[in-house]
Amino acid sequence: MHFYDHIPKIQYEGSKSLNPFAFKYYDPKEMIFGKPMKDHLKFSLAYWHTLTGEGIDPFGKATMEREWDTITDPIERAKVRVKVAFELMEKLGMEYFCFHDRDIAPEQETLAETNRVLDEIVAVIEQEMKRTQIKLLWGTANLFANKRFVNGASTSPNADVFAYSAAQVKKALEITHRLNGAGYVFWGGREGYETLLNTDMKLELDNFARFLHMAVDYAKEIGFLGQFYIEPKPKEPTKHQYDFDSATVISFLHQYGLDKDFKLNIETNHATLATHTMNHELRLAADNGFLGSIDANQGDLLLGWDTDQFPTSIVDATLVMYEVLRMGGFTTGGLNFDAKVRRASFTKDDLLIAHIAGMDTYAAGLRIAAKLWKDQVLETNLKQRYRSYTQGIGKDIVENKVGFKELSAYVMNKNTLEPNEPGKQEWLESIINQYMIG
Ligand code: XLS
Ligand code: NI
Ligand code: NI
Repeated sequence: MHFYDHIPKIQYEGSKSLNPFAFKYYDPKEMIFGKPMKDHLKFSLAYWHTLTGEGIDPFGKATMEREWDTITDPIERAKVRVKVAFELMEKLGMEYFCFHDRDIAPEQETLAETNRVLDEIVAVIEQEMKRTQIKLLWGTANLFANKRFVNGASTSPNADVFAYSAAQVKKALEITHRLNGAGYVFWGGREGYETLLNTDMKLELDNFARFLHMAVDYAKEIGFLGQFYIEPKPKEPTKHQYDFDSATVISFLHQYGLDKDFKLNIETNHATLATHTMNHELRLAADNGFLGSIDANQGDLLLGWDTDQFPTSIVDATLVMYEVLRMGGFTTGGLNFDAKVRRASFTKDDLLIAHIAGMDTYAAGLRIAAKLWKDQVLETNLKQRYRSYTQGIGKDIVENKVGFKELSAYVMNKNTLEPNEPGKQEWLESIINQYMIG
C-alpha cells in the first residue's frame, strides 16, 4: 500500500532549485569533518505530529485530509499509518523515528488488551524497520492524554494512577527495547501543578524521582542499554511543569542521584517558553555533560504557547548545530522534528514539504556552523577575552590556590587594575551574518 507514488524520492538539487520536492541544502552524503551530513544531523520523524496530528485547535476541528485517516477500524488504521510513516521516511531519506506508545496503537478497554494490540502494531513496525534499516531514536509513553492523568501521572496524588503509569512505562520500555531504540524519553506531560494550594510539591517530586529510579532498575533488568532522557518544558499543559528547563532538570537529577542515568532531550520551543534561548539551554546541558538529543522545532515568539512549528530559521539552526559540533557530535541522540504542519497545510504533500524545509534549514545551519567551528573565530575571541585566567592571579583562582585573604592582599597594594575590554557583541553578531551569507 503506497500513498506517495506521485512523488519520487527527494533528491538534493542545490540552492537554485525551486522544486518544492527537492533538497536545497541537505546533501546527505556531503562530508563535513570527515563524516557525512546525514550522520551529523540524524534526522528523526515524530510519529505523533506527523501520523496522528489532526489539525485541531481550541476553536476548530480537524482539518487534515489524508486518505489513511478515513479507515474506520482503528487497528487497521494504525497498521496503515505504520506503512505511511515508513514511506515518508524513505522518501525523505530519514533514518530515525520517535513515538509514544499511544501514537502507534489505539488504547483499548483494559491495559492487557491495549498491550496486546500494541504488540500487534510493534510487529508491523519491526518488519518495516527490517525492510528499510530505519532505526528508533527513542520511544516514550503518553502519560497525559487519558483523563486518568488529570492530576498527573507519577506525580498524581492518586497512588493507583502512579501504579498505572509504572505499568505503562514498563511496557513502553519493553517495546522500545524490542525495537532496539537508542533512547527513551520522559517528557513531563502532566507532571506539575495548577495551584500550590492543593499540591504537596515535596511528595510529588520525591515520587517523580522514585518513578525514574524504578524505570532505570527495570531497564537494567531487561537489558535495555539505551540512553534515558528528560525533556524540559516550563509550562503547558500544567501551569508549572516540574521539568522547567535545563538548569532545573540537571539539579533535580543530581539531587535524586539520577545524574549518571539521564541526559536531556532539549526542545527549541520549550527553551523559548522558559524565556531562554535554545543555545542557552544547549550550552548549559553540554557544559555539564547532559546534552543528549534535540527536539528540533521552533515557536512563535509573539505567541506564548508551544506551537511546535517546523524549524525554518537558519540563524537558530546554525547556533544549535554549533553547540552540537562543540560537544563533538551526537552519540545516541539526534534531531527529532517534534513539529506539526500548520492546520491550513492540510494536504498529505504538505507533510513532505514541511520535513524538507526542516531538513534543509538544519543542513544549511550545519554547513555554516562547521565553517565557524573550523575557523574557531568565536573560540579565539573567547580565549582572548578570558586570558587573564591563564596566568598570574587568574591562574591561581582557577587552580583553587587562593582565597579571600590572598585576593585581598593582591588588590590592596595595586593602584590600577587591568583595564576592562569591550565585549564586541555587534562585531560577533555580524560575523554570524558573514558566515551565513559568505
Ligand atoms: C510536548 C513534548 C512532547 C515530547 C514527547 O510538548 O514536546 O512532544 O517530545 O513526549
Ligand atoms: Ni513541544
Ligand atoms: Ni518534544
